[in-house]
Amino acid sequence: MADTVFGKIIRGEIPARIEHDDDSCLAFHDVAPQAPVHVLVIPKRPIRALADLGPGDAALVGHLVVVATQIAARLGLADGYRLVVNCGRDGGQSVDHLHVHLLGGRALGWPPG
Ligand code: DGP
Repeated sequence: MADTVFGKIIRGEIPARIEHDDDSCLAFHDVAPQAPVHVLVIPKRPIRALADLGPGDAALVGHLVVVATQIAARLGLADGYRLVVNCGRDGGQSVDHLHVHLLGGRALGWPPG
């Protein structure tokens, strides 16, 4: 898989505002926030997109989601929030390293564009 900006963040080569760091995932604030809270939760293993996941990745993906919910609670998103995973160009994915967006802190519109 080609290196991405998220690979550079994992390796500490470019700075990010880190919210969570463990053996398998990293969470940091999005550089272009679309809501008062906009955190990205990513696997440390380079997985390009949802479309590249296999059955063996189920625990990892579950971990990303659980970590996102823990961050949401810690950041006080008691009124709700949204988790989004964009996949591929039509899905709006611009960085080819799997990531879960955690968005909250305001009422979010539906449906997304
Ligand atoms: P997506 O469009 O789903 O691939 O989302 C990629 C997100 O990554 C987008 O919301 C902006 C964010 N992003 C891109 N480059 C950087 C960066 O260098 N640092 C941080 N913190 N976020 C970035």
